[in-house]
Amino acid sequence: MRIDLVSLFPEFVAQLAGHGVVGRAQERGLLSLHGWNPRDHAEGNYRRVDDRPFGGGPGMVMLIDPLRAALQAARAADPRPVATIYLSPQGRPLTQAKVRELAARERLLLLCGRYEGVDERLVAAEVDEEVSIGDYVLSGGELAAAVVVDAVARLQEGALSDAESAAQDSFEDGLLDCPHYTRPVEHALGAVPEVLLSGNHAQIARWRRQQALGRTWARRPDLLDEAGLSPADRRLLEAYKAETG
Ligand code: 9WO
Repeated sequence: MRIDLVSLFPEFVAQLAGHGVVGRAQERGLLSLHGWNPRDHAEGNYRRVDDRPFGGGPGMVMLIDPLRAALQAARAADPRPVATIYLSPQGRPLTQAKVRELAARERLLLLCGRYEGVDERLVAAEVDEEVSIGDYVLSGGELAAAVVVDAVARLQEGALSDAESAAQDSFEDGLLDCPHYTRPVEHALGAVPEVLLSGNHAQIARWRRQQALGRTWARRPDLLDEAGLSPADRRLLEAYKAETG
């Protein structure tokens, strides 16, 4: 997969590329990242990329032309078609289902805004999808783009170790994770739940499933509605509720 980013801070792309799963995916040739700076496509001595907003108000708006030229250069760098995605708080929420959809594509072109945003005419003409990673405002789209790149890189075949893949699978069912424990068994902060020491793998799997269901019910009931619980899951959850009150 190839991901192009249009950003005033393309060094930020290099940051991402060097570490962890994204770095490994790149080393293995599963993913390539390319940064494009609209300033390199700006005219004049000052290479302006922004200007004051019509209608007044604080801050600056990104100019159409440098962004458009950077997007066009990015598209032309590879013959395969590409969807242009603008990261903004006005976008559709990013979910794991959306991540799976994006990860299956051959290319992505991520547009990162700065200041108060980009001229709306550029969004209308050049952007296919607007995506939000959550209901908060950042200083720019770059961190949101990093989230998309990381989530999508993990899903490239061969990017994860076996252990990481297993952990991924456990989230794919739409529930929150169960709690985890390691040594020591007895600690001033408490003991490890007995069942995890029992060696009874069926019972351990049942307990973990019940914890995942219970925590999702307590913390994110919205996810539970979508999870499609089996009758056995419902019984486990009822037992959890009865225990916790
Ligand atoms: C800044 C600002 C300052 C004064 C008055 C209004 C204002 N709005 C903004 C603003 O929304 N700036 C954005 C910064 C413009 C687009 C790029 N930026 C951004 C993207 N911030 N947060 C995101 C983002 C992207 C995806 N998911 C969550 C947040």
